[in-house]
Amino acid sequence: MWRSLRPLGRSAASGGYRRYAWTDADADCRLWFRMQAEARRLDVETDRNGNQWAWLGDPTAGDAVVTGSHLDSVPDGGAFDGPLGVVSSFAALDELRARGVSFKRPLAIVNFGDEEGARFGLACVGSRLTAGRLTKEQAYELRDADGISLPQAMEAAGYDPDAIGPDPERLARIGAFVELHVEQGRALDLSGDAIGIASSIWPHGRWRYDFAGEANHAGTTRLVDRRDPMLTYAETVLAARREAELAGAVATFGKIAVEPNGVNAIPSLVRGWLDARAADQDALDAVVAGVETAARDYADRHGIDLTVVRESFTPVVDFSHALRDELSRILGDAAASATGTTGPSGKVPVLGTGAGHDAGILSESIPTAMLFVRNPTGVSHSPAEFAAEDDCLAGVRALADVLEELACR
Ligand code: HGY
Ligand code: MN
Ligand code: MN
Ligand code: MN
Repeated sequence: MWRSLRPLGRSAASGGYRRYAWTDADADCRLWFRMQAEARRLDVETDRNGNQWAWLGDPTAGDAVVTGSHLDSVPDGGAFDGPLGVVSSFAALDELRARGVSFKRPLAIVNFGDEEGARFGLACVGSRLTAGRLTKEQAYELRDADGISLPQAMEAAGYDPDAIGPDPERLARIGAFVELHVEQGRALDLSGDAIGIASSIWPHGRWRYDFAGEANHAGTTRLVDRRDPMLTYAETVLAARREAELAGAVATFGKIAVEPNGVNAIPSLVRGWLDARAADQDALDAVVAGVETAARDYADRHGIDLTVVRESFTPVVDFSHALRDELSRILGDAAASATGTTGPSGKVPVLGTGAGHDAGILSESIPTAMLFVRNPTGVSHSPAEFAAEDDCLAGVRALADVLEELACR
């Protein structure tokens, strides 16, 4: 599976992945998913929001057990964020078949569309639409860097954007969703465990900062005559770091657009996107307010017009305690009996994360849990992202143990 998936959407320049929603690379990944599913005699359907489902058993029977993740990527993303969950789901099904189990509930493997939001700026579009947490009207407003709207992109890829919207009937058929994901920090590496269970996802959001000044000649405009929005932007980036340290949060300006974007012109506009996350809402509120206050202060002093727009927000996710406890029990039992998913502590660690996931979006509607696989470098959203083969195999066994208990008993 890895060998066939690896070349899709890979940038020769960076070695990272550029699998953006509704592009050719995305279509290649969708075809890959379909072929994996059909090779296993699963029924493939694409829902109204472009998420792919591969079914074993009757999708309408109810109380289905669903696993999966996403295949899209951030700009120059790693190989594991998303794909590890999808590959592991197919591999876990293979493992269950090899064990000769019989399924008592329908099982589905899902590939959620546009999880990263790399193209249209909003993460988890497929699951948000399905869960009714993004309306059709809001989705129609989304545009990529070339001004192409989400419905235009969907249509160009051969999908019907008219159909998008909430899908409560689909969610009502699901009894549990379990997403396996590469860990995006180093907690498991530090604790010496191959596998972890998610407790929560930090509240997080994206804010767009537009700093508007005055374009002018870089060689002839005296420093005192300038209204340079890049300076205010730079001060704001430093403020974000300071405020994040004060609040015990994280804050990042990772994307920027400059107009007119000429080496020898003072910019007329600098647009930067703030990604801010914290373990609790109060800390997040503090960092977000602190950055904006500092930015407005700099802007006022330098004659810059500042507009701040909150583009997305995801409140804290506290995963189902019942399902989380069940996973702890299943994996604890499995470790005791031999398959060995636990580390030195003898328990499967339960950990929170600052990364967003479709599982977080769905957790408001259905019982949802996540498994993390150790990432020894802690690097993610980069080509350096990594998980060792043994740990990936431990992840597959853990997922198979969980699915067997949930779907076969
Ligand atoms: O956390 C994120 O940046 C995204 O939802 N994966
Ligand atoms: Mn990601
Ligand atoms: Mn992911
Ligand atoms: Mn000139």
